[in-house]
Amino acid sequence: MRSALQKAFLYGICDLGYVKIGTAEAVARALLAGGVGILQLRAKGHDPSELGDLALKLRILCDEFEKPFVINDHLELALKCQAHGLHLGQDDGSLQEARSQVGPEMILGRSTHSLEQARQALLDQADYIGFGPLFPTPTKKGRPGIGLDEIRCMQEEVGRQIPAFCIGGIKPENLEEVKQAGARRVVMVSHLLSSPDPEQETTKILSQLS
Ligand code: TZP
Ligand code: MG
Repeated sequence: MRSALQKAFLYGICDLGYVKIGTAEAVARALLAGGVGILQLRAKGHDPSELGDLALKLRILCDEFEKPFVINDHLELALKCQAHGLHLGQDDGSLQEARSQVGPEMILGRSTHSLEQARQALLDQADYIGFGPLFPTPTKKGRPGIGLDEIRCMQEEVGRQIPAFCIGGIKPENLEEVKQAGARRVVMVSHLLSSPDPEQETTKILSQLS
């Protein structure tokens, strides 16, 4: 799935803050059918023991679409469902430690909130990074937006070597501005998940990215 990661420009997240467990598989299918290049299961406040069945279903779905499936936060769950990737935040431990537990194949992603953290993630051998939140967003409450100023440098220093996905408050209304600031790859969570037709909306956003 590493080669599929390189081709991913729109990152979809099945976030249980927006989607109920019972509809998550259908929503994930819509995001994949619409063209997301990678899919994450994000389930803040849920115990991993509740997530096993869904995680397995989503991994099988991603296999069908030949797109990487990434688990946010939960290393054991990622191993158990044979996810293609694990996404870790700044407070989720070292990438080196995670690598020693998940083996060489699993994609490891890191959230970064500054140019400095993005540089460090590259040094720590992250396979990709998230960079943001660019704008304040209800999906990640209490975090200030980091703005657009560091995107170009981050893209040139880090984004040339590993995929770098800008994230946080990105919507159709600001996508052009985000691209003009140097972003090449983006994550959209609430916009796609709140859309009445996530598949069609994903396809539309993807066409605006290239
Ligand atoms: N990490 C940084 S911002 C963010 C995460 C998970 C949330 C992005 O969600 P949205 O709804 O696209 O602003
Ligand atoms: Mg985390």
